[in-house]
Amino acid sequence: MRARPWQVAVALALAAGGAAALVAVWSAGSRAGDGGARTVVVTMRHSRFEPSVVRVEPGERVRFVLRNTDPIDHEFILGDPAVQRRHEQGRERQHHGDVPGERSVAAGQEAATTYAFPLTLDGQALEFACHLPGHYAYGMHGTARVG
Ligand SMILES: [Cu+2]
Repeated sequence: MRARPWQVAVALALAAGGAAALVAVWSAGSRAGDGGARTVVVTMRHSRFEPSVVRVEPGERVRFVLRNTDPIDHEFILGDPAVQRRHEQGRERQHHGDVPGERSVAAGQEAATTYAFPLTLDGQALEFACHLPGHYAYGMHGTARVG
């Protein structure tokens, strides 16, 4: 059966509303500790990030709490395409922990990193990804939308 145009419109509106509600929940993190940074929990499960889309404000400091529920190691690398390329090509394959927005998370462990999103990123997006071999290609990446 072919959907009539109004049925398609209703379905799209429902889908958009649902997505907006989810994003709203994700961005409603708590503000405690770490100099007022907002906490956003990102779970690493089955070699995927949950949520895969995070909304942040320009100029906002976000403390990413990274929960790895998998029996294998992962990493969280937040940055622009040049940063992602560098890590994917293996030139920075090491333990991450010192650079803001970059963190290795061992199997079954939790870690955190705080990142300040520059005002200049308003209206843009940064990617976060895991570059352990094969993980990015499998789909282990997400987006931080700024603004
Ligand atoms: Cu991974």
